[in-house]
Amino acid sequence: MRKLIETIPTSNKTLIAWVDEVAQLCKPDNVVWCDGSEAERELFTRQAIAQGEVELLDQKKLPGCLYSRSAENDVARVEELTFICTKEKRNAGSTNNWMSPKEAYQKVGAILDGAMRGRTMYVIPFIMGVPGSRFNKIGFELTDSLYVVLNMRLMTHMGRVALEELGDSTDFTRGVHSKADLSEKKRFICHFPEDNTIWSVGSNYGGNVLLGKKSLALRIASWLGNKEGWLAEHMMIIGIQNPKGEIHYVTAAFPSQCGKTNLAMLVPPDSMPGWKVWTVGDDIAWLRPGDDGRLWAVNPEAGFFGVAPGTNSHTNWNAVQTVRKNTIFTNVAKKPDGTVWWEGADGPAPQEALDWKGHPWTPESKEKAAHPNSRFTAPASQCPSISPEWQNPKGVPISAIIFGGRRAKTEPLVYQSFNWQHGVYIGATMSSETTSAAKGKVGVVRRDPMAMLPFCGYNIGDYFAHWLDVGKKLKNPPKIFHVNWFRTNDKGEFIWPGFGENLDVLYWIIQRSLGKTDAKESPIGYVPLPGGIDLEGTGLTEERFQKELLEVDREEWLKEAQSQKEFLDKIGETLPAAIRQEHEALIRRLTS
Ligand code: GTP
Ligand code: SPV
Ligand code: MN
Repeated sequence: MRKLIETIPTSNKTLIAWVDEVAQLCKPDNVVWCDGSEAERELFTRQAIAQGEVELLDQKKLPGCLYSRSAENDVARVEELTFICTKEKRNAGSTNNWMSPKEAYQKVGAILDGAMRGRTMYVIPFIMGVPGSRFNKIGFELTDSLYVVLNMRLMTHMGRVALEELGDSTDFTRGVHSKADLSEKKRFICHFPEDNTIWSVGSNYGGNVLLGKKSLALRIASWLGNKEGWLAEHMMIIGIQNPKGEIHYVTAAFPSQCGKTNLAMLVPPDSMPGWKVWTVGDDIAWLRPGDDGRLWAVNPEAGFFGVAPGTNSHTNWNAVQTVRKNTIFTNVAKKPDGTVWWEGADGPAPQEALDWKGHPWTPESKEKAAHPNSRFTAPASQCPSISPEWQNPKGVPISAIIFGGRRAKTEPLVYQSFNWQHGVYIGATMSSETTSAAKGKVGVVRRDPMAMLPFCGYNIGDYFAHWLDVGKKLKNPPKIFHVNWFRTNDKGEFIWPGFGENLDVLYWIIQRSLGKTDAKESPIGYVPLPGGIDLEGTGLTEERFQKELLEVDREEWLKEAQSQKEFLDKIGETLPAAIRQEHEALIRRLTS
């Protein structure tokens, strides 16, 4: 093990003092500053293998790839243990768990006290955003997990580059993470937006511990965005190129495991030759009003932390290509030949494998081989569809914002809001069936505003008000849409084929954004006219399409609107009047 680095690679006194203070608390045996070099990657990989944190996969078939199994109790985000710690409870709002900073520092501090004894504390400097861009945020994660270090290498611009960009500035996010003993009783993910600080303890699972991602780039960033006039969103970003070579950029906010990565890497169907989708980001977008009155989007991440199950050459060819090298696989199944497998992967199930818990598995086994929330971590630069613009410090101009979720009934395939304010209402009241991305019951419909329920770092009523404000600053705002790929028939099967065919819907969305096609007005928004969406290759007739995927059932929608109201009522006095007015307007349209 490398000893405490003799020369600390920065002269930033505030930074050095803080690292020292955390080391005093956590009491690691030594402290290592990460530089992000290739030599360091090799060293950390060897050490992580020696410590049993990761295993090497077959280096001929999967060069640079690692395998990891998490503790069985530590496979997803834990929303009930995630806190926003503001001085006033009001600023965390009705949708967040709140703890006072004093209580949180005490409670988590007691767990961190000595938690790194016998371990090394790694100092990870990282940039969220594009190096050199004035829209960056610089963060540090002090962690006792090499798995975290290796993942952060892929997910962020990490090491010397971040220290250089920080210089002597004191403006950085202070992240502390310790696995501690991985017990759920001592697991907390606490955010202190007033101190630009994150403390995460007792977990080693992605969203809880890769602090640049959900903790910084969404929770802390959304708080900063509210202060600074921009938005941090749970959105993928793509460029859609038509056969003439014109590219239109759109973002989509879907809750966890609801199709962002798949949409971000879409391969056009055979029925749309000459089209191309460019991936800018698959999970997070930072959105700012530009001088031109348009909304501009940057992907602050450098890698993908994507859902493995269901990923195959048909559903997501680009992801399959992306994870062929330099990828960390977590909680998938491991085959005897040193490669990996998951439910819904290419090819037949292996005759034998070790499942995500390390137990022998065969196709006859009752349990799944891969955990439903098993994931791959891969560099975005390896994605064949990565956009030439993905590292543009200005970002890309957005023509449409798409909200969506998993709803077996009620929500049609696609509709468009009447205007920005109505679009904000649609986002604010959207809902989805829960998935295995977070601990808890799967398949329960819940409101998940803008897909940010677990990620908004401040009062959700203030957040809606901020969305309304941003719209007012835009001379040329994106048009706002809602989609639902997940409507099912009586047998519980998806009616819409999804994946590549979703481009038919995106085409309509772009045409509508450009004002190039007419639509039908329904009580909930504009829906496609008959023939408005090309059904070639979908196996659906126009009649079935209209009836099973586009119909807006007034009775069902009155119930839906009532459930939306119950959610809005819980927000309390910070709910903007405009949102309430939109609700009343919806009821009027549904009953007229
Ligand atoms: P997070 O990383 O958790 O934020 O998720 P995500 O929104 O990026 O979800 P992802 O694209 O990984 O999709 C999750 C699941 O939805 C996978 O099992 C996909 O196979 C499935 N899925 C994605 N797109 C579609 C679609 O168009 N239709 C259907 N039926 N399933 C889809
Ligand atoms: C999500 O749950 O929305 C994810 C995965 O993108 S995690 O980073 O674990 O939160
Ligand atoms: Mn996500």
